[in-house]
Amino acid sequence: MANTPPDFDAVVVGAGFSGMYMLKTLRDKLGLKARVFEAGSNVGGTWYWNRYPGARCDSDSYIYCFTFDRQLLQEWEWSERYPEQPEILRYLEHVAARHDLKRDIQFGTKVTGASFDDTTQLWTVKTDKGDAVTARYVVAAVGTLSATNVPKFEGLESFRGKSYHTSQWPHEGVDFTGKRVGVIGTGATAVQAIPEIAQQAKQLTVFQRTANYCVPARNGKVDPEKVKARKADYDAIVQRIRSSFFGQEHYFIPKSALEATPEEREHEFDRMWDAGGFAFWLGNYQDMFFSAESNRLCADYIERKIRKSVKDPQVAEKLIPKGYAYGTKRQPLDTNYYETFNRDNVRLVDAEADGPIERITPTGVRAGGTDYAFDILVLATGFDAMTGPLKALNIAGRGGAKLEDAWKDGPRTYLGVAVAGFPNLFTITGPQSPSVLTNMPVSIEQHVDWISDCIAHLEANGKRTIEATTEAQDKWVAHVNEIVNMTLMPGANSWYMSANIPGKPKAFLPYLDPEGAGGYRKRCDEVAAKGYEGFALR
Ligand code: N01
Repeated sequence: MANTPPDFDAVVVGAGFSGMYMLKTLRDKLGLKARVFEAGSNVGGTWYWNRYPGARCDSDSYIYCFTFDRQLLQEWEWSERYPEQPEILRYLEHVAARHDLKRDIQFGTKVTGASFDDTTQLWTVKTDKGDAVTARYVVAAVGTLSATNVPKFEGLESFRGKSYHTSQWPHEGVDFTGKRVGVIGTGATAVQAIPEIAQQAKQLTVFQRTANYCVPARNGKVDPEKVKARKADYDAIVQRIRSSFFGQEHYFIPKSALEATPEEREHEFDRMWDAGGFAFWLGNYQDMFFSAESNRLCADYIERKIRKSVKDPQVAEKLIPKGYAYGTKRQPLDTNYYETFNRDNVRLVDAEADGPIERITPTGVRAGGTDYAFDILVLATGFDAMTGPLKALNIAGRGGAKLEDAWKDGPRTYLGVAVAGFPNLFTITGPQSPSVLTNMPVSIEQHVDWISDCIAHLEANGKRTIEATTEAQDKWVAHVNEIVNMTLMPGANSWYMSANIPGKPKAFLPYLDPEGAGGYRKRCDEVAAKGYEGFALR
């Protein structure tokens, strides 16, 4: 039994950025036999599913791409600073064709279970299409924001109009012309979608539970000279983003906001605001995430901007966040978001000021005792982030232990890439790794490279399994929590803190390395250099 050859060396779950590059390395670098299972009918992952109006990347396009293919970095031309979803999908399809990836991807196939056999030391992966294949390694490339969160609103199924979740958007699009539309949610997705929907709809009502601090995206064409200079500098850019804090070219101002004079501070805030994008969030004063006082100065600046943009002072007041520190929820980037609330056809229903959503009715939404009628309801209500997509795989490790049970009090991983009791299972940008706090392709490539080096090491040394030790994992979990507790992050009801899903155990889901993603990369490399310290290799 122990020598039964597996169907595949590795099974990869998901064909987004991470699954595609994982397949590329396993097959073309290591020469292994790999199979990818993908629920969608094409590559793209998050960019395959999230087709809502206004969907675009919030990281600059010149760094939101693969860097493993240096030639493609030279050849590919992005049309804008932040490309729209269809353009990113085209890019990923191009990569798939260029590297002939599709022949090893089984589309339209959802993984329904993966279990480890202690005797054969193989995984069996089952799918909704009836597959049951064995493999030595399983790599979860399922993404961090792919398990849709549809809140259990009473009466949701009774709604007689059309309703859509932003992450399950119809491929043919939705025509809002002449329609009364309700949008629930004001996260990064809604902030992109609301200005677009408002331009088409007869009337748009936005249901806000928590106001967000939005900063301008400042999208547009990039100066061709700048594009040329970046292409000439790509090797250095790649080095910089890999060693940077957030996988971006943003660097903290190396002092406290409290040390700066009011004039200097205002000048810096203006500079970051004018630069647009994540500059204000990720390139601010270095104590912004630690000092409530410094943070307050940033928040005050944004509040002034909101008051300036929104004509009705009562609406502006509702749009001003309260009760949590700036930047502790994911930064939404806006293009005319605040200005959209100046339109005659747009109204804001705030849970605090106007009353929370009570139920969905056949004709619309009841909130704060008022009935709002809609033809179309858009749920921009986010995801069961990071742990949700992994739990959905029904993973059983050694002795049949379920991942779901191992994580009943929150995720427990080693380095965010492995879990004790689950040998030869790797999680790309998994919980307790920097992942969502960074520019995702940078963290994805880092994990994929680390995992493929690890597998190469096992193969070269005749080892059948690698498994995180409980001791190393316990230390890692404690470290992740210790660091985040030094910051202002735990004070927000964010999805980072698992607070968006009722009943989800409160835990910080990513990992904030004191030296950022670059520091985390060094840690992972050191673990490997020490013969995979904290892992048992057998
Ligand atoms: O989801 P969210 P999202 N009743 O969870 C509200 C990434 N992204 O899809 O804040 C009423 O942030 C909820 O309210 P509250 C990015 O990482 C990337 O917008 O929990 N309201 C919130 O307003 C982002 O962070 C890009 O109080 C309810 C909203 O719904 C992540 O995706 C672009 C509710 C959900 O906001 C998720 O963003 C866009 C309820 N029961 C997004 N439940 C890129 O650039 C939830 N809400 C690549």
